[in-house]
Amino acid sequence: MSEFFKNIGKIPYEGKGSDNPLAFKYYNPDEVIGGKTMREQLKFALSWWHTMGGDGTDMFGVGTADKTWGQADPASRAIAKVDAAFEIMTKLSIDYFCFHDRDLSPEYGSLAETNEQLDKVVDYIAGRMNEDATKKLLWGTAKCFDHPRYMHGAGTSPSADVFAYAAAQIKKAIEATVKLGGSGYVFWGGREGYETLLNTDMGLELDNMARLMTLAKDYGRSIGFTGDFYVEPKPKEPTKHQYDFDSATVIGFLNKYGLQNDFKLNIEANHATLAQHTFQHELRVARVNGMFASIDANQGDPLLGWDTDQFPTNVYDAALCMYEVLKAGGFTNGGLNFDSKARRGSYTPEDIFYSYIAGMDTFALGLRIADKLIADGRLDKFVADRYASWNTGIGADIISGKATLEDLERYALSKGEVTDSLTSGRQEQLESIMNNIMFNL
Ligand code: XUL
Ligand code: CO
Repeated sequence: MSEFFKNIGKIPYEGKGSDNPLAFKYYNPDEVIGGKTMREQLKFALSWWHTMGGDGTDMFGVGTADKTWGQADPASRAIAKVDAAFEIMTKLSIDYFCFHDRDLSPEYGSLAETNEQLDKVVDYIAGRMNEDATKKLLWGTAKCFDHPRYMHGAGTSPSADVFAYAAAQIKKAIEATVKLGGSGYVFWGGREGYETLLNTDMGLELDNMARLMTLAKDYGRSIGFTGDFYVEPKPKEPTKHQYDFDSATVIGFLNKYGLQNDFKLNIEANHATLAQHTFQHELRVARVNGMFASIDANQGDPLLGWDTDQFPTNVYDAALCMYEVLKAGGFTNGGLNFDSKARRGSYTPEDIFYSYIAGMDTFALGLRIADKLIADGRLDKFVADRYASWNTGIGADIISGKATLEDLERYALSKGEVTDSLTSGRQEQLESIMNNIMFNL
């Protein structure tokens, strides 16, 4: 088996004083933070599509990076990609990976042939995993958005034939996920939405999306999939309006169709931005509804309105993200995958390593800060004090259901003006506590 990155060895942890660009400054895989090792807390995963296949092609130009892995023919390239991916994971101490079916192996002449070729790659990955038990599948998914047949959607296509084709593709992708012991299966519906309501039967499309998810869930359970199904919210791009708009919308959808016990959320940082929410907002909505599971870690560019999928370097956002993850009890089946790609101008093989080191160190810092925020306790105490009126008296009676509307009227009449019961929200003070903790690591 050939080595693809001969000039790069295993990336060591050298600590914050190091100036070695090929070393971690904050990610120390076996260091315990918040009761678990960093590798267990962060559960980093490599994404097959951007890392192994993304060559920098964009709307205005061809690829800049060579992602052929030395092979011209698609079947040999698919195998070489596996070897290169395992080398990257090993050198970066990444334990997990995730994929779209077509990133593992492309489409061939017919669905039968495509499936047959996919099986070969999945078997090869299974073999590599057998040799190295540290490598695990975080989640699999089906690419039901790139081929022309999916131009009007997959589960929400006006064509029942396209729905059936997508169902067949998803069935195969779930089988691959189960075969590789995956703990998650993702639905991201890039074309599940509409461009104009003038041509759209929204009610039927939403019912059909739920029908597809229900069929997938029932089949997955029938072949022994015990992990979580995920929906990954995104408001737009490529479609003008996507049905999985944000966490709140998806949770409403899952509850309406009775899917809430099998499905949870895979939250992506820049999808939150596109929905005009903060990353923390999306995570918090998922957490308080018991639906948080996994994360696609990237960031957008605040000056650009599209999904740039940049490697995350914003420590503030990463800290607030990891705060939500720790508050949710940490990852179980989910983890933190880099749905991120090096910029088009960062095109050399080493850039893959610099990008991952940047992203992993950012989240390592985020974890360290989040752990300190919780141990410090000032933020949590402030919030607990702010809501103290709900612990006793009329607040406790409202929560227990004892107080009627008449009781509340009597209470309000007897109290008079209640503005004095409020205290300052102290936003600036809390933001400075956050800075204090961030820079006192
Ligand atoms: C697209 C996106 C997808 C999903 C998997 O914006 O995030 O790559 O993560 O389908
Ligand atoms: Co994503």
